[in-house]
Amino acid sequence: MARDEALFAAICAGDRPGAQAAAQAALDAGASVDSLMNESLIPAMRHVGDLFESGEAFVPEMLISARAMDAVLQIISPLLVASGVQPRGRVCIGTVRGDMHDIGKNLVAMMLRGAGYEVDDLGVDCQEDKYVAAVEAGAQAVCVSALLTTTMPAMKNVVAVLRDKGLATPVIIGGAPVTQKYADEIGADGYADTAAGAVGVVARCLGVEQPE
Ligand code: B12
Repeated sequence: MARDEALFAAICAGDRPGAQAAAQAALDAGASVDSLMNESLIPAMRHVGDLFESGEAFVPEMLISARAMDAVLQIISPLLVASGVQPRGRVCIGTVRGDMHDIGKNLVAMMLRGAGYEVDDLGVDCQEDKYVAAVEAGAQAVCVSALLTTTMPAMKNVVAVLRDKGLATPVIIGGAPVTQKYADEIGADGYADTAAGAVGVVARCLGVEQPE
């Protein structure tokens, strides 16, 4: 399916009601959540980032676009959440220390819930001890998101702090600047570049069957 122009434009303009209305209209017309996400929502956020990078948009514009995106995610979220299924496992997810970006993290959390995992969302700007506490409370995998090249190094500390405590819990990382190479360098157990990919990596790390 092609990009939904009304939705794309509303996200770029930070028009919350417009974005919600466009998303609802697209869903009512039979669009899939996947296509809305991959053809319209994520490209719109990427476009806003490009405008910021070229000096044509500023932090407030990024913020209002992010809020419009969040408003749409509130509509999409219930459509993804699996009901009545036996939990596949328990994971925690947080945005790394110093980083306030949470849209990607929220998408990953949403997809994991949709795939039947219990997800402990630790929020943004997570100190390393938050992940440790989540593991001690039962999380079987730790997912860490970073959107800034300056905060990526703190992911290494998450792995190090867990290992120092003798915790072998798999750590899965992601976020726009993160790569498989970086994951290998810091000893993370998995990496994915999309929220859907995150579900597969978590399944592999936990040794559970891949969801359909
Ligand atoms: C929205 C936004 C903001 C909003 C965030 C609001 C929010 N609630 O998240 C606000 C305005 C707060 C913001 C602030 C800043 N931002 Co900003 N922001 C963005 C923007 C436009 C979109 C990010 C986004 O949501 N993308 C959409 C999501 C869906 O994509 P994603 O996060 O990559 O997630 C996907 C995958 O990566 C993956 N994934 C994500 N997490 C995880 C985790 C795991 C475990 C796995 C497996 C996968 C996975 O799955 C997701 C879905 O497919 C980007 C531009 C861009 N191109 O990314 C800039 C961008 C990230 N920001 C940038 C900058 C510079 C900043 C500021 C420093 C600006 C400033 N001068 O203050 C501050 C930093 C604040 C802080 N300390 O964190 C730069 C970073 C440059 C760099 N190389 O580090 C970017 C790239 C813009 C640019 N082109 O220059 N920002």
